Amino acid sequence: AAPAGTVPPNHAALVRQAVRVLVANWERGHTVPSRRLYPHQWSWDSAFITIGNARWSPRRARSELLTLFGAQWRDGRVPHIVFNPDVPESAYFPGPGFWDVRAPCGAATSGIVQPPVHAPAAWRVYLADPDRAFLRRIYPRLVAQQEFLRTARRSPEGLLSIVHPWESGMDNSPAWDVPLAAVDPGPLHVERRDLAHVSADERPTDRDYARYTALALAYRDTGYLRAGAFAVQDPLFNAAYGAAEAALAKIAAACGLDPAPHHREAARMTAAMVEHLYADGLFHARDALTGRLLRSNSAAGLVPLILPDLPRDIAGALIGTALGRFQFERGGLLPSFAPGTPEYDPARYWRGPSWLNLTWLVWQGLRHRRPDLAASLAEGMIRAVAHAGMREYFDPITLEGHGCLDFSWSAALFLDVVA
Ligand code: 9WN
Repeated sequence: AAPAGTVPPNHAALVRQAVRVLVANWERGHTVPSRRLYPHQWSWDSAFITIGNARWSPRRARSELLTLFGAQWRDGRVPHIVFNPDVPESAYFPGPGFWDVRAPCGAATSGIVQPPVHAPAAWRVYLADPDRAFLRRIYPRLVAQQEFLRTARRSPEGLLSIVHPWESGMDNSPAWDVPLAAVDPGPLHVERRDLAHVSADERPTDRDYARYTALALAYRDTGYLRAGAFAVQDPLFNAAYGAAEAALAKIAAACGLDPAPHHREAARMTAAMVEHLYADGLFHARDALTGRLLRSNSAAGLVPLILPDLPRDIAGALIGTALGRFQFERGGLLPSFAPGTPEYDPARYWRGPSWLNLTWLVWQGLRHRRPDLAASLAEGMIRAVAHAGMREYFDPITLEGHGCLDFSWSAALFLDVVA
């Protein structure tokens, strides 16, 4: 491995390696995040994978999204996992038997969602290979995904709630410590199939898993209709929704449809977030059950930089926070939680390590605002992959690799920034 801090002059070998990872993880129309740890299709992973595949195989990129949206529910929800029928129940917990539900297409799925980052991915594929038939096919499905969130998850303040930490995509983020502590874990036996593949100190704890399981069971018991003891308005999730409306405006226009309703909806979301989630240079989650702001130092609070209409002064303050509290210029990557805080742990999952998807999202948000900082994030992503390979997450300072090997979105987003 190259020493931390060295950018190889020629990325060709790494590009080949990234494509090899995506090819090896390809599974009949879609890509698994990792062969052993995550052997099914995951929702937001597929969006990031689409972005990378658009660089070398737009056909695969389109298939990735169409396969995922093929398992969309009648109410518009896109499940966070679509299970592969050939993989045994014992390969992943919680598997299809636990969720006990099928999409109209017949596929077994989970009943929760993940951040709606798919519309910008669909637009990216179209830019790489303008295929209007694909846009026309995916557009109504993307609209239905947004409609589900508006109908099922929107509060009077205009913000969307997630009802499970898994819906944030940042499962054990310290941002959820307070609302999760209020969840009764019950007398459950905790199943940990993940620990067969990754060391326990790089994953959520058993206590977290007991609560994840209890929350999912309670939601399942309502037919996946009513939130239980956990409902929070996450800045990453809400920003993804707003950015999706901005992308849908472009897609609608390319399909000869009216983009104006999407522009209005994007602006409404930005305004609601600024009014209710912003404080002191960072966006925070809000507990939808108590109305309280859950102040934390999660990098999710920087992701609203992807909102095209974010007011300039707020974008400037977020950039100040990224450079200050998040110290992203030290290692070149964005830590998932601010270093120097008591909760920070550089190796444990979403409590500090750098993930390429978060870094990529903030990179997107900086490209037009601060191209110099965006370039340093892109370089950090390349350096991390050169140093440790396509790992799941990285120590933000030493760039040591953690989690599983050959992780699909690391390969995909590397391909996107290196191009
Ligand atoms: C639960 C697949 C997923 C990612 C999430 C990440 C992790 C699952 C798990 O893996 O979550 O959904 O088993 O820990 O937190 O962001 O989508 O890569």
